[in-house]
Amino acid sequence: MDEPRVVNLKWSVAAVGAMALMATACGGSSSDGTLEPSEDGVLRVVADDTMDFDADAYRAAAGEIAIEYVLSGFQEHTLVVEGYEDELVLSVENGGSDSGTITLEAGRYILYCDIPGHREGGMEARLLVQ
Ligand SMILES: [Cu+2]
Repeated sequence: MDEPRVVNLKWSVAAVGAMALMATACGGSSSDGTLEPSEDGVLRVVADDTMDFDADAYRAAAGEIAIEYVLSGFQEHTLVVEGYEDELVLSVENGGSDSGTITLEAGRYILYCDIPGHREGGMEARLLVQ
């Protein structure tokens, strides 16, 4: 009965190796810039068809945050805040835009696209609320 355990161990080593590889690949991608809030106070997030946002991190002021989600492409994408998926879902396709508001306290949050496979493909960014 030892053999299944050996197989399982091999599987987890392979999984950890794959995850490390993915982390390395993601770490070097796109810009390292944090987008400051725009002058009108609207948090503007641009998505494109390479499954990426226009920044790896965004900033916003604590309280009611107005978010404008713009698509520079054609694929359908959504924007949600991790842990707050019930409060705000922005959805775009065919070069459109969507907007809404969400109230957040100061802290660190994760923005992502909840279409299956997109977050894993890179549609994830940090949101720093101050
Ligand atoms: Cu997406």
